[in-house]
Amino acid sequence: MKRRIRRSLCFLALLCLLLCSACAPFCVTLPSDTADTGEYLSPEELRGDLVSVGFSQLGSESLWRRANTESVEQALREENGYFLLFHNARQKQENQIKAIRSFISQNVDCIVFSPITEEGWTTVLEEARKAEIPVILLDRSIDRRDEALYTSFVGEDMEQEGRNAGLWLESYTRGRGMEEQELRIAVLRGTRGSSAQRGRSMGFDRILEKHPNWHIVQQADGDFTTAKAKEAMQDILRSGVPFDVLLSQNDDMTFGALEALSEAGIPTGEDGIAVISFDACKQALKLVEQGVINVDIECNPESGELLASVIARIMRGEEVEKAYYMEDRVFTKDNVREVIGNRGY
Ligand code: GYE
Repeated sequence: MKRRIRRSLCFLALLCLLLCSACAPFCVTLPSDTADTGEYLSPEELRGDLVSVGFSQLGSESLWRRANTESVEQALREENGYFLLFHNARQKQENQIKAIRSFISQNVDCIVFSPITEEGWTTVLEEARKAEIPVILLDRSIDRRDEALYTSFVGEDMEQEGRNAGLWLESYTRGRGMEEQELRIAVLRGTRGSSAQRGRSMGFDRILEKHPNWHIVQQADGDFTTAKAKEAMQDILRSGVPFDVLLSQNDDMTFGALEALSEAGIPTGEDGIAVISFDACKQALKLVEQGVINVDIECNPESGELLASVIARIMRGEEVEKAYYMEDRVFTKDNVREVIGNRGY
């Protein structure tokens, strides 16, 4: 990294001269609708050298995850100035730790990883810091106490997503004149201890606390996968505890839960159990359009370009923010048509 920054400084003067005219055709500008407008590194900065990035993705458990991986691979292409070392941890923290250690020993310019859970990163991140390799967290974050051990975070605001779910439920019950009624909620949780699970739970709970008539009557783990969620929903149904609302912390789990519910002959959506889902993948948005899912809280996986721009800034020796967030929306039958056609994942 030091080597690269030195080189960047040497070429700073040249870069300034070239910036307005000559550089323009080479600079790849981010689309204007991205949360941030940075640039990739220009050929002048790179001087034929690629920025090596070690990326430990946590797995491929969901449609969201696959879209996120694709977005990173697209943005960190060689023609954009990056050399990507990709590693799939297959849902195991120990695999992520091993991958990060191997990136350190290869002396990459930057390490990116999506932490499967929040805890347990102190030692390996201290090793990265000693090696002076900047670390960027992608999508999921880590324990607050380890904040000094990474350079920046690029991802989504999970707590806000959870709050969005609660706010939607408030307006749904208000719209149906059900504000005073007892509301029984079943929750399908994503990977326990992940910032996605904790953030979404915490955000939703903030709204729930304001409604003494809202009760979480069932909670089960679905690990963000369809298969686990289907089993979990079958268990919930077997328990015989009735519920009015299903809060499922990602679309893939929602698909599994919907299968179990439909096999049991239980309707969902407008005329049945109200379903709240997260991610807003195309397949789920179609179910929103059909009225099977009531609302899908978006979690935008296309963070590759924003990530590339943050890496470029770090490589230039510029200051970066501690966190960069993607913009997330909320989709119901009323606005889902606007996005369904263009949804790439
Ligand atoms: O919602 C889910 C996934 O961390 C935001 O992880 C991510 C979550 C996403 O696999 O589908």
